[in-house]
Amino acid sequence: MLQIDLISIFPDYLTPLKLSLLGKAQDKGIVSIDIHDLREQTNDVHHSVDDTPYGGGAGMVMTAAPWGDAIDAITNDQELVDLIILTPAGKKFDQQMAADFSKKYHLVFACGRYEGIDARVGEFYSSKSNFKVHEVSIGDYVLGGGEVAAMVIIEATTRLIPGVLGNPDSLTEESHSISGNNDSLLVEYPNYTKPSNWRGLEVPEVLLSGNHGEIAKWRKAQAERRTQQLNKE
Ligand code: 6GU
Repeated sequence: MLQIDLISIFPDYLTPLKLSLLGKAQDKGIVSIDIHDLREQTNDVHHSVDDTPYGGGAGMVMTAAPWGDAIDAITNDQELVDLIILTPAGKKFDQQMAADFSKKYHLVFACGRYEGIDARVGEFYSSKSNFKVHEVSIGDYVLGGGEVAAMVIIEATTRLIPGVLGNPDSLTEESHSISGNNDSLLVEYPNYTKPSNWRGLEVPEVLLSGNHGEIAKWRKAQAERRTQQLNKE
């Protein structure tokens, strides 16, 4: 069972994690997802979670104390924890990272906002022997906060866990599945379904031929052509 905890000042933003395939996986006991409000770790009347940056500059920085208290409250020293800090300055998320995360026991997602979280939070947990800290970004653009990025990572990660997907064969056939021999990524061939003629557009003849050898050859060539096209754009 994979335990996933998320910490955010906008816990309602993360409610889609209860729906669909992930909702079913939680009902089946394959994953457990718990969402925590960072502000529950504050004591002052304003429940403040940020302050001005040392050294000056624009924006606000999230203070370390509520983050440390929130992380301590959902972990213990006897377990292995992978702490994922969402930041546009992190390592770029990819399919290999999803495969690695899908084999973990306990993932904790720290969804920062504003100009990010005080750097000592990552530093503190990095020094603990049972923690591994990952600073992760989902791409080269800036979001308002880590919540959507965390959902992207959780969706890509949990669907790789046996029993989460209805049809496990779709894992090996899809776009960006990591091929068996090495880490080369091949995007998927184009797919078609009935009718064979739609608005005058015909499905490629070979797919109607019933010749499985020719179909496999055509699909491989299409996947290679598309991958090449993408990589030169
Ligand atoms: Cl993880 N956070 C924010 N705020 N922006 C991002 C991101 C994360 N990944 C890409 N852009």
